[in-house]
Amino acid sequence: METDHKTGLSRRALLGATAGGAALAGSAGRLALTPAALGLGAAAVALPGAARAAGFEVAPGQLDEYYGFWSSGQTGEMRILGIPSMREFMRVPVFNRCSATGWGQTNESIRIHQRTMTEKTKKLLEANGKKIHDNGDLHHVHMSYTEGKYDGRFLFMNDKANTRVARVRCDVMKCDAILEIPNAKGIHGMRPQKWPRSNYVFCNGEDEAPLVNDGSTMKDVSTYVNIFTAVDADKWDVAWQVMVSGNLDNCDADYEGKWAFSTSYNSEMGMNLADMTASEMDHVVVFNIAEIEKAIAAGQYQELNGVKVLDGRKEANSLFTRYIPIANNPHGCNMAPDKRHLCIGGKLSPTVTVIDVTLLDDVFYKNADPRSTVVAEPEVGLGPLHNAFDGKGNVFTSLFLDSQVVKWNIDKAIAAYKGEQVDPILDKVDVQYQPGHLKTSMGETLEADGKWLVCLCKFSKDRFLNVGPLKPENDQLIDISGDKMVVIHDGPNFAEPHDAIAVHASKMTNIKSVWDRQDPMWAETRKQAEADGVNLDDWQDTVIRDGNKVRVYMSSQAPQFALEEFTVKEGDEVTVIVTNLDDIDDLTHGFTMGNHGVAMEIGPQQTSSVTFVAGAAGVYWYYCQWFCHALHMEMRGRMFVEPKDA
Ligand code: K7E
Ligand code: CUA
Ligand code: CA
Repeated sequence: METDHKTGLSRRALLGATAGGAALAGSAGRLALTPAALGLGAAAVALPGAARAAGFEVAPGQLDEYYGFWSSGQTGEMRILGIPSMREFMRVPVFNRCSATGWGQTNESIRIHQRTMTEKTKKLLEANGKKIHDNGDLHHVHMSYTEGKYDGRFLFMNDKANTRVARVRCDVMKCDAILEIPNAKGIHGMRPQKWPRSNYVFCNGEDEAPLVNDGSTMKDVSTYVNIFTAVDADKWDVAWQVMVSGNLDNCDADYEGKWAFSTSYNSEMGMNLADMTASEMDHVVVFNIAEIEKAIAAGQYQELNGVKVLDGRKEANSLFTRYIPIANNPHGCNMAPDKRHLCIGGKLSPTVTVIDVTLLDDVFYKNADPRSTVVAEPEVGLGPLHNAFDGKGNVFTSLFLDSQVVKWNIDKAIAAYKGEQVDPILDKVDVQYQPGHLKTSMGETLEADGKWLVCLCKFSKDRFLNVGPLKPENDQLIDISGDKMVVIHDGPNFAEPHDAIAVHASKMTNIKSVWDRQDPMWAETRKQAEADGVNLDDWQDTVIRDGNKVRVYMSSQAPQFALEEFTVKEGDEVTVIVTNLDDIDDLTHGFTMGNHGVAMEIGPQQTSSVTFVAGAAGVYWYYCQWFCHALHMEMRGRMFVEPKDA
């Protein structure tokens, strides 16, 4: 905490006092602590709720209490922010192509992309002269769990655009696995299993398509299905799939390892807006994990594109699924840390539907009416999308149309549903504007702590300087530690942070500062080096010619590459393999090959490689593009490209 020595007040506390109004005239005059004297603009003084912000400032050099892992929607990357400072620390490329790190261009990253592509996609990409899809629509980020708590192993995320899911290793914060899901279309809702640990990642297929999608029945909607997928989180392969009735939007899992849940906004199987909103009710699908696993073990599945598929559609009347009717076009699906209550955002309906998951056994095994599991349906406001929890029995729901967050109490909502005269609504706060997801600190775990809420607003409108027709979104930080919610901070953010989680820093016990030389990320590169007789762990300055393929091995140590020059021929397929032998914290090198569209990151002790075709004859400079040393500018060398017939 930064403290003003004259007054003994922290800068933020002072801000709080000035924003409070009354204190402004008194203290400002006497101590000459005007906003201008403090170097603060008017906007800073007008911080809403600054009084409550007192004591929460994260001063320069101070560390945040929470890691925030953010999705980035159509940007396709994952981002790491600090909470409560809302400072952006890092961008982790996943489905996108990253100019700074070479993700999507280095051999190591292309291998990760390609490893689990379907044959169909490989052909499609080939036809377009591409090796990978270099875009994605990353909506949801979730961490792996052990017994309902974050375990700091992996982060999982979906790509709605190309029907993929990806895994990021929490030790190095790099993507190590991408999986294209066969049979399904458009993975949207995605959650790891919470109990006993994240053996599965559950993935919702949002878009309907023919089960055998080979063009033979494309216009016959009766052949369309939607697919729910369980991915084996360790093997990173599909464990099983279940066909369902209606499409799948958001999902969550319970805290006992028994169920997974998905909302559906298109039980109608409509192909246009009018048809998708035609019914009065859609539904939530409940998946019975034990029954599904039993059937898979007993071989009662059909195999399709190498995947075991079960039929959980309504007409199949299996024990794999049950359908709970919910007011039309629901959206968010959030399991409360009380282990009991599942909250479904109404979207078109101004309600949240609360399902008591302890009543689900009766629905599966005693034919109880699926609606009998609904224990509350509070009216919370217009456009309820997602729900978050404080671990004290309260729910925070984003109201898209009202541009508000509403805080309400589950027990009170249940009492009201039973007919008691209680109002479950505890508080409402305006947000700017049109909120989608909202996340509480640790709120998706048994350790929900009720301190912070991040509200991801889809529009920022007038909150920031105009940057043109495309505006940033606005992530607002809300203090939820008291009875009243207080908006603390506006955080502009680029397209399009759908979702986030807030993980206490103490959970990130695996995180490293320097790579392990034996890291599996470059295992295949290492194999090639061994075949070439090159020791990747020592000083390397070797050029291997193999027909028209040239492999250039060079280590790097600030501020030098082991090779000051190398020679190839026009049209050669050149692979440059760089090992960063520096093992100092924060000492990343880069390799950029001039005029070849090639650049990559080489972290301390990392090996990275990139392959390109040598251009027209001449001299090309390569250089290190990550600032590493006072002589960083001098960290460069020449590639001589000889004419083809020389
Ligand atoms: Cu999680 Cu935006 Cu994909 Cu709701 S979805 S807002
Ligand atoms: Cu090495 Cu800059
Ligand atoms: Ca509908």
